[in-house]
Formats: sequence, structure tokens, C-alpha cells
Amino acid sequence: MVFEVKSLTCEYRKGLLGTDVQVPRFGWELRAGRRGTVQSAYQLQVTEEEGGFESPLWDSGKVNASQSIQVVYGGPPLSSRTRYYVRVKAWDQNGLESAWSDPAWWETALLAPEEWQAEWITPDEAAIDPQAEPVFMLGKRFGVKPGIVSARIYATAAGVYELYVNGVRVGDELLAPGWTSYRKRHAYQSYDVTDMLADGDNAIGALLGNGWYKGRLGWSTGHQLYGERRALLLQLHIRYADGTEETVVSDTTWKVSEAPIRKSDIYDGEAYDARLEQSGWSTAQFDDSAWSGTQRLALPISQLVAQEHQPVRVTETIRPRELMITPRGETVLDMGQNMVGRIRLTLNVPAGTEIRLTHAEVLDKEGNFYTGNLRTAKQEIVYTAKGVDGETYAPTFTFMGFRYLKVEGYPAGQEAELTDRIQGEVMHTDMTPTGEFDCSSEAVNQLQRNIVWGQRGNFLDVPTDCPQRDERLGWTGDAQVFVRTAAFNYDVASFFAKWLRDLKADQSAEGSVPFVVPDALNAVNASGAQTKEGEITASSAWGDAAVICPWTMYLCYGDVRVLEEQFDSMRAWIGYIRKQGDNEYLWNTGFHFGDWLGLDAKENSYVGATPRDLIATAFYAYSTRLVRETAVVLGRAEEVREYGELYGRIKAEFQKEFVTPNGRLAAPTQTAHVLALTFELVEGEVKKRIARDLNELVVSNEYHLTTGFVGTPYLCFALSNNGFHETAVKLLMQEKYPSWLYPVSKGATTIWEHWDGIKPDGSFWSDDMNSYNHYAYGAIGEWMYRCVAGLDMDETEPAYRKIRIHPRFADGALTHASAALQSPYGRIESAWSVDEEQTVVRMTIPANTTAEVILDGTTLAEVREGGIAAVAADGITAAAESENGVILTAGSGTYEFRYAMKKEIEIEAALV
Ligand code: RAM
Repeated sequence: MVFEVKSLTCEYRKGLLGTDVQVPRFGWELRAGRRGTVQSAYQLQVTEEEGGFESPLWDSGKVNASQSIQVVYGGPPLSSRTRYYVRVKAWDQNGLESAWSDPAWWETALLAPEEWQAEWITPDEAAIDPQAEPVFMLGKRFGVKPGIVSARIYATAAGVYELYVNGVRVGDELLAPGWTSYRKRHAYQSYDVTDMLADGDNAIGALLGNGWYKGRLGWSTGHQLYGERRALLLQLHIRYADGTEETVVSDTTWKVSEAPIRKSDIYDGEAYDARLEQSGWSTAQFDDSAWSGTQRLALPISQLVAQEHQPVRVTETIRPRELMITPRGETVLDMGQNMVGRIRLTLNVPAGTEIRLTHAEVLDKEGNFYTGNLRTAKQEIVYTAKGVDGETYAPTFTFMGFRYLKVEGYPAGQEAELTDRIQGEVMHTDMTPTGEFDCSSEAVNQLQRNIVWGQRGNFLDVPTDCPQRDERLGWTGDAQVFVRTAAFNYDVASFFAKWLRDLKADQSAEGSVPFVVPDALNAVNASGAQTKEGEITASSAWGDAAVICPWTMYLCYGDVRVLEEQFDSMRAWIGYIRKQGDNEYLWNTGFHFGDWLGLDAKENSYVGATPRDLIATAFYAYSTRLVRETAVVLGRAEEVREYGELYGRIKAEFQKEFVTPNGRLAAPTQTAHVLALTFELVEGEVKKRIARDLNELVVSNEYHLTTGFVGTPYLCFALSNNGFHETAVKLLMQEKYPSWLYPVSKGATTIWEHWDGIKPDGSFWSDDMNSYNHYAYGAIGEWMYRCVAGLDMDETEPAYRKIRIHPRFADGALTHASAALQSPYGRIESAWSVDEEQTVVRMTIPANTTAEVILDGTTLAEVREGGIAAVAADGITAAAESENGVILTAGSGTYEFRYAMKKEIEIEAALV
């Protein structure tokens, strides 16, 4: 019988190079041939020597426990710059023992700030103007003795950087060190360069650009937010076979020159003059006598942290679909997909040819190239060729959001070859894909693809609202509404853990949470000027990201540490709200974005009709409840009491203020009803009435939504969970504006910011705020996985320890739906299909988890599994009938349930 341990991870990763987590956590999956397998014990071993498990550094011994994720390292303190190997074995409930897993490894980086010997360096200002636009090239030559065993570089930049060793690019990370709240937390990266060094003369080169640190950020031309000068910090450690070590560090012996990248900015793009390339600039043979000197910059070391999540990489290459000439005569390439990343050119044109590429998301009504919605962001590449056949170029320190590319300056008459000469490189944080969703509607499947593309485009080191205009900021509200959907599509555990640390770092002493994290709007820039946007400080539903996001990480990954780390931040947010206004149980003062972009907004307003105090109080209650639940998880009895009581009072105040004595909700909007239901602020008959009223609001609006950012994510849940699933499905399937499928019908390949980004008559929403790649409304994805495909969890046992499979058949609107999720315990699948005769539900439940299976419209006598009565099937441990059907409890394994729908059973009975 197969019983194996697979997929051993350390801090969610395989082969994690360079972490400063001192007490890491492990997780593994069990593969079992037998249904109903659970783990009864495990044993972990950690060693510093590859294969050295005979005398391990730490041996947990056999631990009688079922825990197989988030298992905390319990050995002696870890050392810096050390690779550790780990392996695990497990026992099942019958005492069956697995073999040892394949060993996995992780490696520590620099665990103490004192280990940094390097200095922050920047070009000598006497030689190069620190404000010069070109990217800088820094270089250093050094000698290496024979007998290298290993070599590591630890590096970062005030700005963005890329490294080269002996003429070869180091790693494949893009836009390192990424974007954090630099003043408090500044990431550095670790690279294994063992194979890149040679005995004798060697060289390191670094490209240094502005990036988020010094470049343009925010829409009122804010720049230099974090510093006025770029700088590099780098430390190379070489270990020799004889046990000796050498270091090469950034210091004033380094030299510097300007790069062929003449301009580089995240919003605006890049200008590159290939004629200025200095061949071999990062090799030991290069003559750097014309280069200038460097100087030290007094930047701190103490805020450095090792890279916490996956880096940004190119994850896919796309070929243009079509070359077109627009009515205005522009030469335009269509990538076929609104994508985020960069282009790569491969050319054979005369030296000095200047090619200009402008990036846009859509064509206008007439089919002309349109960049109005980019506002001041140029998204432009200007490439000057050196005239070599096959010369190739992709911008280094920028990214664009685009589907269309306008090409200017290409040799006349040769445009037809452009589709072979240009390709798109998709860039984003290299998260592991975890989710799949499919159903019988091709339009809904396209919606799912659009959601995934929206996530890819906007999870670029921080969760941004949009990737194209002069914004691209970590809007807290957007992140909060989308986080659970995000955790279906990709593994976002480390991505959010990192972002939440930034949120906490940028939270005010009073507990208010900025609109965007890292806080680029309310920042004082390097020259002491307050950026224009930052006049207001917090908004409900945006600031609640401080609570909702960590809680979601706990639910989806069982990450208790994230709750521990964020608990103070979560409480501070509640404390902040409590101090607003004069009623501590109601939030009815101050600024709020409200139901942002709701369709029931007044003419010329962005804010939907739902009263802002209702939204604010509803979120206040919801977040307070989640803080209470967090306190339960953390075993903080005092806070359980405190927040439980507070929640009760807010809820009571909500009812007093917003529910009429007859049990009607005072605000007649969809969003108001949705929040009251989803956040459980009403009960009993009142709840039933509000659910009926919500249904009526949707039905009377001919199955159209009116919700904005706040109501949309929960709208279908509020319906499905209160007896109106069919209405929810009709909303999903609605193709006429406004609806999720309306943009799909308009050819959208991503989610739009506005329900009517392109209006039915083909005209656009105003240029001031109209993104075609905004994931917020993609939050419907969570409902598609959980309610349509029926892949859900029982939240009392997080991380899908206790799975809930509850397919909700869409009354003929869909004939099948399926979803899969690579959960922390392993792959879960839920799939259903219905036809005239039969309902089939297939599921896979990973070992060490159990599932509650809810099958609607049947009886225990009817359901069969593998040809026998389901109640008698192997792995089914309990079975009961409910009002709507049956509930089974299943252990791990793959199952296929079949039954005839009750309706048919009834018809048959009538015929008899
Ligand atoms: C705009 C964007 C963003 C939203 C804020 C309030 O900048 O639509 O997504 O969160 O407004």
C-alpha cells in the first residue's frame, strides 16, 4: 500500500535560498493508496551536511501528532549563511510507517546586521550628477584563489538593480529588491554564484536604476519618495576547500559609468541607446580607466530584511497575434491579451534606427490606438539600434500594462516582420499556481481567465490596483476584497505575509491604516515635502485590510504566525475606529471611499448610494469579530472577552441605527443588504426579510447588480447562503451591462475597474480613472470556487484540514463545474455534472484531511459510490439526511457519487 511523504517545504518554499527566518516552519503532503488516511505521527531531521542525517543537528524523534503543516523547527539556533537539509517521515493511523521523504533544503542569509561589512555606494557626485537620468553601471574586479567550494552574493539597492558576474546575468529576478516600506524594511537578495566564478581574475557589475525608491510614484508627479540618490549594497562571500573565506564588498574601490539605458522609470518606460553599450563591462578584461569613482552614502543597515517572498520574474512569453494599421494610419501590434510585463525586440536594422514603442490597453471606438486612460504614464520604449543582426533588447527597470503596441520608426516597408521581431514577456511575482476552475459556460471560463490575468498583472511585488497608469499602488481596499480569490488561484502566503509587514510598518501610531501600502500617498518625500495626495488618513473597508488579510492567510494556509505578527496591528485598527466620532460603537464620521464605483452613485460621483456610515459600521463589526476569532486562535482569553463584547455592542448599534423596527434595512441598496447579511449583523426573521429584499432588489433590476468595490465581493454569497442561489447564478450568467460577463462580451481579457469601462455604445469611461486591468471585481472568483464548484472548507479547521464539498447545481444554467486547489495538505478536487438522468459528483480529498460532502436533492438510499450504496463505501465514516439532501463525512481519497435528482425521482414516483 502506497504511503509516502512528498512536497516537503520550508517556509512554504522548496529550495529557499537566503532567509532570515530563525525558526522556520515545515510542511509536507502525504500520499496514500488507502482511503481515509490520516497521520498519527511524524519525525523530522535537520542536518547541515548533505546526506548527513546519521548525526543530525536536530531530530524531532517520533512525535505523536497529526500536524503536517506549519510544524515549527525545534533544533538549536541556526547559523548565518548556512544550507540546511531536512527530511521527514510519517506514520498513518494504523502505524504504517513511510520511508524518509526526499531531503529538501533551505539556506539562511545574514542573520545579524553586524554581518554586513559592505558600504552603500553611489557615483562620486563630483564626476556624475546624482540626478543624471541614465542608469548607472557599477563595477569591481577581484581575484579568486583555486579551490572555491561556494560563493554567495547578498545585495540590495536604494533603487532597483541587476547583477552580472564575469559578463553573465546573476539570477533571473526582476526589479529587485522589490518594493517595501523602505524606511522601515528594505529587502536584500541572496544569490548562489559558485559556478559563475573562475580561478584568477573576476568581475562583478551592477546596473542601478531609480525604481520605486527614487522614481515617480503617485499621480501628482511625486518622486524621490524614499531618497534622492541611488545606491548599491553588496557583499560576496567566497568559501574555499581549505576552510578559508574571502569577502568582496561594495566600497569606494568600485567604479562607475553611465549605462546605455538613458532613462528608466516605472511609469514612463525606458530609453536605450545600444550604440553606447560598453562591451564586456562586467568582465575582468574590461578597461575601466575611463570610469569614475564612487562614494559612500550614509544609509542604514538596520532595516534590511532577507527577501521574504518569491521574486518578480518573466513567467511566460507571448507572441503578437496580429499586426494592424489603424484608421489613423498607426502601425499597431495586438498581443491578444492585456498583459503586464515588457516587450523583447530582436532586430536587424541599420545603426542609429530609433524605434519607439508605446503601450496601450485598448483601441478606441474607431479602432485607433488609445492612451488616454494612462493619464501621465508614458509607458514608452525608445530603442536606438547599434546595427547588428540579431541585436536583442528588453527594458530592465520598468513594466507596462498593455495589449496593443504602437510601433514608430521601424524601417518602412518591413513592418510585416514585426510579429516575429517582437514578443511580450509576462512579469509578476512568481507565485505557484494553485487553483483551477472550469464550467460548462465558455463565457464564465473566460471570466476566470480574466481574473487570473488580473492577479498576474497586479501581483507585482505588491498587490497593486492597476499596472498601467500613473498609479500602480498597493490599495488596501482592493487587496482586501480580492485576497481570498487570490489564495485560490495562487499560493500567496509569503506574498501577503510580506505586504502585511509593510502595512504594519506604515500604520500610524493611532492605528490608522494608509490607503495604499507601501504608503506612497501620505508620505513625506526625501526633500521633506508632503506629497499632495496624503491629506486624509483612513477609510473603512480599505483599512480593514489590516484584519481581513491576515485572517484570510490563517484560514487558507493555517498561518498562525501571521496572526501573531499582525495581532497588534489588527487591534490598533479597531482601536483607531473606536476613537472616531462620539459614539464608540458606530463609525459615522470622517472620510470613506464608500461603495466605490457602485452603479447607484449619483451623476459624476464615484461613490455608490449605500450610506458610508452603514458601510463603516458594518466593517467595524466584521473586523472586530475577526479580531475576536484571532484572539481565540492565539489563546488570548482577555482579548476574546474584550472583542466579543465590543462586537456585540457594535452589532446592536448597527441594528438600532440601520434596521427599522419592522425589520427592514433602512438603506434600500444591494450593498447595504449584502453587508448586513454577510457580516451576520441581522438574525432570525429580520435576516430572512433582508435576504428576500435583496433578492427582490436584484430581480426587480432584471438580474443586474448595482454594487461597487464593497458590495460586489459578497453579493453572490449573500444570495447563495440565504436561499437565493439561483438568483446569484443568474447574476453571474448575465451578459448585458452591468454584469461580470458584460466586459467578456466586449472582448475583455482582464477585469476592468469600472463595470462600464467600455460602454455599450463603444465609448469609454472618463480618462481620469479607467483601468482595464483592476482585479477588484474579480473577487467573484472566490464564490465561483466555493459555491459553484463547491470546493470549500469548514473554517473551524483552517487550511482545508476539514474540507467542505458542496456543489450547488445551477438549475440548468450550468451543466457542469469543477475546481481544483493545491491546498497545504495536497490537491483537492470537486467536480459535478448533471444531465436529465444523473448527477455525478467527483472529489479528491488529500490524506490527513477529511471532508463533509453535501449533496443536494437526493436521499441516502439514492446515492451510490463506486457502484455500491455511498453509506457503505470505503472511506465514508458518517452519513445523514438533511432538509435539502444528504451529508456524508469522508476520509481522504477519490470518490465518485452518482444519483438521480430528486425531481426525477418524484416524477418517477408519480408515474408509478
Ligand atoms: C482608485 C482605484 C483604486 C481604489 C481607489 C479608492 O485609485 O480605483 O482601486 O482603491 O481609487
